[in-house]
Amino acid sequence: MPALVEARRTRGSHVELADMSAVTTADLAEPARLVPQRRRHLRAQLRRSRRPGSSGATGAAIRFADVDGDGRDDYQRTGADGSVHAYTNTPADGGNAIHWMERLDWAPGVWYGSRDKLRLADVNGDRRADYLVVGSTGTVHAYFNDGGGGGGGFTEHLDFVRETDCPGDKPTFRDISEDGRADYVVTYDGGSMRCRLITGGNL
Ligand SMILES: [Ca+2]
Ligand SMILES: [Ca+2]
Ligand SMILES: [Ca+2]
Repeated sequence: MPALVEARRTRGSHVELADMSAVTTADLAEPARLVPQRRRHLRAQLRRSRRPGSSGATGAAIRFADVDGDGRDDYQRTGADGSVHAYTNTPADGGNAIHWMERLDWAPGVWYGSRDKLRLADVNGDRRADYLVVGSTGTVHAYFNDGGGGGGGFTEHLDFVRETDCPGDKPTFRDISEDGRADYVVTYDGGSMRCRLITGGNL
């Protein structure tokens, strides 16, 4: 090392050789015995910071709904055709991190569907968000979530809500009556709201 420094100096570099022999691990800001714990902490931070399916996905494609009924909202990446890839939100590392379990093709979509028509809400009260397609006249075709693609599939209920007098882009689904089943809620431009309680639907 001294020879290398001397060679650089003769070529005009402003370098000096520093003697580090007096420096020990006791001079480190953080004792060496804490390093493994620090690494685990950093790994946990990295896991927390990861988000599933973010590559190429736009905000309009992202939904959040509890598709496995564990009480934790899951992440969905939707296609323009109404297909859904789901990432279930499961606790990890003693609850300090989230593990996203990928469920590609959780819902393949239907031939008459699209992202704009798609709603995800639990309308039968089993805590799992169901796949709903809202038509241009307010009709709702429901696909009860029995576990989704690769895990139980869906049960089709066409005309679960029959035609209403509101355009298809208005209905949303929220549990207004607190019975565990999402209700049919329409919000008008002026802010007024109209709600149809879903008490079982047309099965
Ligand atoms: Ca969940
Ligand atoms: Ca459900
Ligand atoms: Ca309800």
